[in-house]
Amino acid sequence: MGFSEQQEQLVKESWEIMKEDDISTLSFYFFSQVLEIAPAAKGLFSFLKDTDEIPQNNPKLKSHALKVFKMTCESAIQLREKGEVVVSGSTLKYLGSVHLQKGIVGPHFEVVKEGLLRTVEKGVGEKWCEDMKGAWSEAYDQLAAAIQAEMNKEA
Ligand code: HEM
Ligand code: ISQ
Repeated sequence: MGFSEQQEQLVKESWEIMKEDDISTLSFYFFSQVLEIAPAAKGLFSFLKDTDEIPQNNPKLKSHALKVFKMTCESAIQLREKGEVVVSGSTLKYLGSVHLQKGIVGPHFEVVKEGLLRTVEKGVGEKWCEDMKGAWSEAYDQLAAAIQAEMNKEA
């Protein structure tokens, strides 16, 4: 099934709402959800592995969380426009090799997906609905599949 214009709008609209919130708080929440589901993931991130607690206002943590959100939004737009996720070749290659090097495997992608969805839910508040969840899920899944395909190519 294709990605509809309404789905693209839902992703864009929720990101607009979230951007108005405090990005530090959302980023912190994103990481806390991921680590709540998979505590061992803490050791994977350079800016977390030597800390006892997740830092509340760490620029690296913030920029990493932002990248995942922005790339998922971008993925939604492309799904709508082109029917597939197109990340520039070099970017995708780079993302593939970063994640391969860190030892990321399939189940990790499910954990991050759950963390992402919980964060959007918290970020948009009462606007949250099943269709919004479906749109973010689809956009993320396609992006994650593109990264994993690149990882498999390289492995
Ligand atoms: C790094 C995006 C999934 C763990 C990165 C970077 C980006 C990114 C943009 C930064 C690369 C750089 O600038 O050096 C994404 C996207 C994902 C995804 C878009 C899914 C669609 C995952 C998953 C995990 C993961 C499932 C597993 C928990 C990491 C780690 C790093 C990283 C450990 C390196 C962080 C560091 O600097 O220490 N990812 N990622 N990523 N990602 Fe992901
Ligand atoms: C995966 N890759 C990069 C950044 C991230 C931020 C939060 C959760 C997972 C991530």
